[in-house]
Amino acid sequence: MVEEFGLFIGGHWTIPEHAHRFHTRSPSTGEELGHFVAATTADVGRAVTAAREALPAWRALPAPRRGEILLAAARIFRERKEALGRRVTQEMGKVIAEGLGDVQEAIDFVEYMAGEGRRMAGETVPSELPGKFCMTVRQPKGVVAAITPWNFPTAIPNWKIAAALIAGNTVVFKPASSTSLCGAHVVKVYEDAGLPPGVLNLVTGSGGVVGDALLTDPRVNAISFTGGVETGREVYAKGARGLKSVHLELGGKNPQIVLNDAQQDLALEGLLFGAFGSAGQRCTATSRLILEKGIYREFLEKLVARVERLKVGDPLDPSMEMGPVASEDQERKILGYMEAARKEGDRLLTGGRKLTGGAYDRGYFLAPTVFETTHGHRISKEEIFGPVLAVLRVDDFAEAVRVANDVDYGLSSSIYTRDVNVAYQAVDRLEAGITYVNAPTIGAEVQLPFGGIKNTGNGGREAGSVALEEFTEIKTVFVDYSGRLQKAQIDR
Ligand code: TXE
Repeated sequence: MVEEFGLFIGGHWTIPEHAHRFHTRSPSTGEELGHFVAATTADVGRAVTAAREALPAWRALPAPRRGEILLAAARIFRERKEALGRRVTQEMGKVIAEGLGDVQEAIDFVEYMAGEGRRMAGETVPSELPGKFCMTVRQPKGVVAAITPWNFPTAIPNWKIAAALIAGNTVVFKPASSTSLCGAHVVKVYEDAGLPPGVLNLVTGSGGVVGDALLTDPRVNAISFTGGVETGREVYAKGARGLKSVHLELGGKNPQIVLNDAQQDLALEGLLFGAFGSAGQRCTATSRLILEKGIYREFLEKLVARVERLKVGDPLDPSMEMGPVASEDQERKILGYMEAARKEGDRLLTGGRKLTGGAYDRGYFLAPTVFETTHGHRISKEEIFGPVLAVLRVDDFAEAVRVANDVDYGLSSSIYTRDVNVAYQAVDRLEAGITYVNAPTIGAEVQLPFGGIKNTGNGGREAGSVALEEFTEIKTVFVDYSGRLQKAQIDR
């Protein structure tokens, strides 16, 4: 079934006259899924106007009341989980269990943020003067632009939208064009939950036009962006010109270290999930296996045997473990990395090719791939964002940490060891926003901060209560109840 959506501006779905249209397609079958409007700069301007106009009433609504609307949205997401999960799988290609997981993460986060409506804590501290009360309160930033990628088409938009809304901001949301259908369904849920008109607006279309219009509109106060590093740099620079608050969540080159004393089967299962889940298209995907030499051969043999048994195919079929990659562009880029690996002399252990024949010919299916590489080669350093695992051999824990850290990214990291001292040393030393011990590099929980260091971002975190930092201004409040003029510093 092909669905059609207009833009959602000021509480109305509209298709502007003479609008250019685009569509999304399933990466596994090529079938058309949805038709959308390519918004113009003027359309974005109207969406920002709607968000501005809705701001005073929305920020005046007590945060617990805003939370009730979020809870209503979470309930609707729950009711629609099955249908929406299928849409995620159809439009983006991750297997159905992960499509449903995408929606579950949205539900978890929206519920969690609804609770923030009754917390949203500030500070109270003593005053240096008698009869004076000092505190901080959180206030919304204003109009927030949420610009999101295709790899988590319901979870990532909700990470931004729910956190922005609970804090009293209004939002203009631009999903990745290739997952506009999921983006539109997310917005529909909030509409059906009773969100007042203009509080959340949807503008579909290209990054170049729609994204740019959001970044340069002076009435947009904050930008929350997830995507690639190069786009992130551009977003940061453009936002900086307008002195906007810009939060960036970018890529990763996440290592899983497996030491000689690790529980090997556990490490292996974790690795398969981390490296090939969502066909490696997660910012936290395991893209490097750093193996200590004592178990190197033995572990690799088991790994290759297991990878060759992974079932790749129709992502709606629950018995499949990996679906297609998300688009032709993704396929081209990933095949390019396989080619680069061969040119640099990396040894292919399994995969390394496009899958062809039968139903494979209708989509972008790649074989799960493992290369033995050398630290410094391209696949050991650059984010591939596909089902390609680079294996590196190290002499000991110290070298494992050195290799793990010697990349431009710092999002997630993992170590498998039975030695608690070594595990904590890894927590100290791994340069990453997230470290897992005896668990894969993926598996974020919404009540904890998510984000990274180096080229992974610009210092902020999403999720957890700290997500509110991105979406609130701190106001410092002094209440002098002494009845006389008191001068800090000067009276002493
Ligand atoms: O991201 P883009 P894409 C990485 C991954 C992937 C690469 C490209 O390596 O292969 O990024 O993916 C909008 N001004 N990650 O093409 O281009 C765009 O329309 C404003 C890592 O999806 O960065 C989309 O809505 N906006 C990542 C969003 O930005 C612009 C997740 C992201 O697009 C814009 C996804 C512009 N000039 C990809 N250009 C992660 N770490 O999770 C594009 N956009």
